[in-house]
Amino acid sequence: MAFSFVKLLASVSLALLCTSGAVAAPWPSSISHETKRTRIVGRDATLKLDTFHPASTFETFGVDGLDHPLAARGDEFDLPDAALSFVQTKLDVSQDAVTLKSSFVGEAAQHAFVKQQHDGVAFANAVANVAFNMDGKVASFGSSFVAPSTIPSSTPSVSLEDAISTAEQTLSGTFNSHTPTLEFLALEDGSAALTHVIQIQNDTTGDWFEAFVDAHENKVLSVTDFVSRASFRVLPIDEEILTEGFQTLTDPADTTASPDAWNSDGTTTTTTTAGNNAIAFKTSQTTGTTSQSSSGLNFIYVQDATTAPTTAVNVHAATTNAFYVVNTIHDVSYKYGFTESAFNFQNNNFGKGGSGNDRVTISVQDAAGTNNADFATPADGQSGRMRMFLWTETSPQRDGALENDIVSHENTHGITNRMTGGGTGRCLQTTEAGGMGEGWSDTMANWLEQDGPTIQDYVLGQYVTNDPAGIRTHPYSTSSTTNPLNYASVGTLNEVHNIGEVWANMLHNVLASLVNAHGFSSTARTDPTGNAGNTIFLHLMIDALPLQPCNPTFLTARDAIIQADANRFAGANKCILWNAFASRGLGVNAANHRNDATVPAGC
Ligand SMILES: *[C@@H]1O[C@H](CO)[C@@H](O)[C@H](O)[C@H]1NC(C)=O
Ligand SMILES: [Ca+2]
Ligand SMILES: [Zn+2]
Repeated sequence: MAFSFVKLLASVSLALLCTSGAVAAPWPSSISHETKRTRIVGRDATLKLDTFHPASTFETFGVDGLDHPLAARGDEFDLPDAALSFVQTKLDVSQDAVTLKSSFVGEAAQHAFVKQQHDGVAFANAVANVAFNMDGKVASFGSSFVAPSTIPSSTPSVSLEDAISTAEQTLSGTFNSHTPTLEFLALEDGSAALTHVIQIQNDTTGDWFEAFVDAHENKVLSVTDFVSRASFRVLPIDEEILTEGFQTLTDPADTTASPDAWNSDGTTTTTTTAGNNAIAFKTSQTTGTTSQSSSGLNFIYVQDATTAPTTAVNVHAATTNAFYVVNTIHDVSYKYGFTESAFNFQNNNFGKGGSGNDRVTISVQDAAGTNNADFATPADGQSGRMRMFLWTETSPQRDGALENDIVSHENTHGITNRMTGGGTGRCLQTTEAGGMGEGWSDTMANWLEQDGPTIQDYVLGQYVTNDPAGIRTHPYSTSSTTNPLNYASVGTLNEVHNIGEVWANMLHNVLASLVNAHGFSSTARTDPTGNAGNTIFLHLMIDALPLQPCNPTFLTARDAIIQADANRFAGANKCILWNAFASRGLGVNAANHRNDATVPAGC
């Protein structure tokens, strides 16, 4: 049986512009980038909330790794036991102060995520992660554990019902019935609060928060914002190019990553844009999820650019394209390590670990908005939510779901938010970490579109804007004339997409250096084996996500990539990586957003 999809070629893109987030406040000092994010929330955006995330430490132990305390016993390696004992010894805390959150075994490292706890109640924002190499030696350790000055009673004096009502009022939304939890929250003043953790959504604004409501004082102390926002600008497009961009693919599913292909969850087979990894539909996320039907499995709908996007054939084309891109990214990222046990998005996990029932729900032409798109990443086990809107700047209007860059960028938010910190969706929340989140999303779009051994400058929206400068402030480039952004730039930037450009440009240079050294594989999207530079790059980028600490910084994310190379390639690329990072100010002695070009001795 042939599955045919019409897709839009990756190289033909509409414009993608991530402009400002909701925040206009100035940030006083660089450290706030690393521990805070200021959010304006609530009805009419009237509440300014400084969310606090304890600074994380991060250590890496190279190719050799360290012994963990239980190694001396000579027992068989047990990932949770080894991780818990290492954290206790390393941080000098008792056994009842630590609890395992999640763990998984990857191809090149084994990961455990540990929470601080008190009286059996876990801290929401005090977490540690230990990675072991495949020999059972400690490869890296990240921690944001705290020593609170005061800890209140672990028995709430505010009822859950009252806390829900406070959260709904404060955040201007509705409790979504996801089971609330009771957790401690480390506060900036060094104390801790007991909180009811409650999910609040507002379908008009698209907000999806986890609210931390003080269970003794009944007020919202902090939020996790599951939504990665962006603004996208669509400029007039060349109809001819768009039409030529469509291509019919037959059986595009990768059956290693998607064993029952894209239209089955192993139990139910559909002839619609619904399957195990994603469901795409027109209308809103709340009013219905009726997927797109097809004639058999032939999803061949050629967009008619002369008519409104809401005409039937255009709805079909847009829904099909979004379904195609999300499934493709599922399969590519799966082969590089974003698997069931690593907290990916699937309904059926085929007994391979992780929580299921969380395929990506994609609303195309979502009625909730225009001129935008967003992606919400709640914890493993709740669906990722992608909302694509229509764009009103042109006539006829355009459809964001036909823009591969938008879909790739948004979908990658799901990968980075899930893989950092053990599947909680809580660990890219600071200004700096959120900025890197934007950078990884641009980088995935960049990686997918490079097609030869000379890494090209990458400009989002180049074809449609017909503007060599594109829609970011600079093209991603190995030339520091073309793109002068470097580590010190981060200290002058406050908006996550702008910070993301600095990170994406560094990663572009890392990619180019690896391809210069090792060549290019044109089959890297489907074949993760071999030693081509672009293959190595995507392994390191994805391997590093679970190594880095919760709310990483440029420094710790760099160290995680270098450790990922130690884990998978025995450090073969160490000097290539250091030289690439140092060329953009992220050398050995870089700190506090001050550039340094030093590389380790021998590089
Ligand atoms: C959602 O947010 C809008 C804008 O702030 C507000 O008018 C509306 O009442 C909110 N919905 C709920 C259910 O609170
Ligand atoms: Ca999952
Ligand atoms: Zn984004």
